[in-house]
Order: sequence, then structure tokens, then C-alpha cells
Amino acid sequence: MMKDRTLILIKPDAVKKGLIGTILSRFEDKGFRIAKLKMMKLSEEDAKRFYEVHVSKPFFNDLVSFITSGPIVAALVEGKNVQETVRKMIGPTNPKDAPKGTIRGDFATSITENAIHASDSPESFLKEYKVIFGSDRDHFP
Ligand code: 3AN
Repeated sequence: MMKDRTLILIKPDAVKKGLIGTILSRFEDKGFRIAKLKMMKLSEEDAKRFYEVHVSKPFFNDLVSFITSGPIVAALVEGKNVQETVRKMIGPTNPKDAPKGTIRGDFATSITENAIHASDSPESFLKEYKVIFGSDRDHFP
């Protein structure tokens, strides 16, 4: 059986605001396990691969330039129903629609600078995982 897992990115706005620990704590407090953790700066090429599904969207260039604008923190998070639960915990894409208590509701600045990314399907998880952790030595089985 496939393990329940998701990939999150703490985006450059949240890293700059000093929210790495706060955001990771929310997942640990919920009972999820941080199975891998990496602080990095995405290259433009990897950012374009990561966001490939959005290539035809009008916001694609802004998205790539923002995600490459500073360090991010990537985590592999595991636990029962983690993908669905984490999507609920982060809240809607636009912080204007995100309730207090969600990560975006509490910390996002704008629809672009929205603090966090989380995989929205098993397929996107695999793709994203490969971009972020795929070239690591101890890579995912
Ligand atoms: P989510 O991150 O909630 O899954 P997606 O996958 O629709 O949202 O979009 C990916 C990222 O693209 C968002 N996190 C956000 O930063 C950016 N984005 C989405 N929609 C817009 C938009 N209308 N204008 C600007 N940026 C957007």
C-alpha cells in the first residue's frame, strides 16, 4: 500500500518572515511526521519544472520569479490522509478567501506571496518530489 505522503514548500515570503518553525510545528502538532527536510534556492529551470502545469497561465512568470527569489524550505510530510488534511490546513490559494487559523489565512501576503505550497494529488506529489529531492543521494524508493 502506498504511504500517505505530501510535499510542502515554505515559500520565500514565509521564510523571510521567520515562519519556518511555526509552519512545520502545525504539521507536527497535527500528528504528521516530517520525513525529509531541505532548505534550498530553486533554480529557474527547476522552478519551471515544478510549476509545469501552470505554464500557459498568465501568472506563470510571476510565480517562477517569486519562488526563485529567495530560499525556500521543502518537506516530505507523512501520515494518514496527510495530503487532504494539509490542503485544508493551508487554506485557499488567495489569502483574501483563507480563514484565520489556516496557514495562508494567518501568514500569506497576496495570491502570489501565499506562504506555502502543498501537493494537490498523488500525481503532482510524485512530480514535485522528483524536482525537489530526485537528485539527492538517498533518494526516495
Ligand atoms: P494552490 O497553491 O492553492 O494549489 P494553484 O496550484 O492553483 O494553487 O496555483 C499555484 C500557485 O500559483 C499558487 N500557490 C499561487 O502562488 C499562484 N497563483 C495561482 N493563481 C494565481 C493568480 N490568479 N494570480 C497569481 N498567482 C496565482
